[in-house]
Amino acid sequence: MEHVDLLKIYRQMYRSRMFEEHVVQIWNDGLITGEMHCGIGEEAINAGIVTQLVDGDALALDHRGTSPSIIRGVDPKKLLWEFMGQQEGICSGNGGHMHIFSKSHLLASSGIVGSSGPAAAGFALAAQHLRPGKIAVAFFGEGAVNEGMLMESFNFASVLKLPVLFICKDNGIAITTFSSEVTAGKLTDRAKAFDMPALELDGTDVEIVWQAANEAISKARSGEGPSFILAKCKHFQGHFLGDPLLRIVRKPIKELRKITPGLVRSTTRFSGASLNERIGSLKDVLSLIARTAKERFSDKDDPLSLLRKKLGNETKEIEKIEQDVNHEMDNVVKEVLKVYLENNQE
Ligand SMILES: Cc1ncc(C[n+]2csc(CCOP(=O)(O)OP(=O)(O)O)c2C)c(N)n1
Repeated sequence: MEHVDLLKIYRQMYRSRMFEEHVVQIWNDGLITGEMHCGIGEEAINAGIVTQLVDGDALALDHRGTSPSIIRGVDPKKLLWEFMGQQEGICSGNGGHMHIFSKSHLLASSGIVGSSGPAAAGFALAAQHLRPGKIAVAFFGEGAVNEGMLMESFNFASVLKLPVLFICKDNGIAITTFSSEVTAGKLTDRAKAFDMPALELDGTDVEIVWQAANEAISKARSGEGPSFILAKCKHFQGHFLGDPLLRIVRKPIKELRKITPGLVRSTTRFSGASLNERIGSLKDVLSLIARTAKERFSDKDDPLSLLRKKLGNETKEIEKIEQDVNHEMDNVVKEVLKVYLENNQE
């Protein structure tokens, strides 16, 4: 059995976290326009898997592709320029954070929910023919597993014994829809129905993720076909930056004051849906807020805190890693903003 190097993994998780925290700041400053989906909270899943990839392996990512891209070694400056719509970006500023492509890393992402499945199956088919021993990984959320194309990918990968890992990052909610309310059966059973090994695990514990992925990766590399991993996690920044549910939970008085008149008006006005339906909708909104409040994330859900605790006796090494990474990311942001200001001066 291979040995897991937790310090090496901690460095990658911390790089991902620091980069995305800078992204949050820059988005708050208005320099990134539109939606921004962060992977803060998913780092153990991303690092536990991506740190085991080698040259020639491929990654198919969803709308939360920043963290795996950083861990895979994509230049953080090129990512940030991309998010800011600058020509220096990895896709010349045309793709934004949901459409990151890097030929040299065999990495492709898409905002079309579920599409990482067919993309990974395609990568894996190519690997089977052209790069034996190499694999592909698909990352997606649990909401994506209700997309037909993902089921087609499971079938295709299984029947052709393609070297793929299907990784489902399960945070229990797709934007504002509880997955338990729209998903029949267990997701691991769906994968098993396609004759794939399927495992459910704690996606906040990188050691657990690493071990499961290590086994699945060696199976895939040796021609034994695809595997499915369902990894539970939390999204500390909500669905996207500025998520109204999180805003309400963080500043209830200010935010509720803004939305209450609209809620009251839509529930009490004469025209529109029946009173029962409107009361039902109001209940749905309130239960979403209540669930978000109940789930206020604590340190114990944080994959980085958990790993820091495990590494308890390696404080000096952790401090050194954090210093290096802070320095790296500060320089990234400095350089990116310098070019941004040059590009955008009047
Ligand atoms: C095919 C498709 N349908 C709907 C959307 C709109 N959409 C964007 S993200 C999202 C939720 C996805 O949930 P999940 O797959 O669980 O991922 P999460 O955002 O929770 O990481 C939806 C429905 C989309 N981008 N693509």
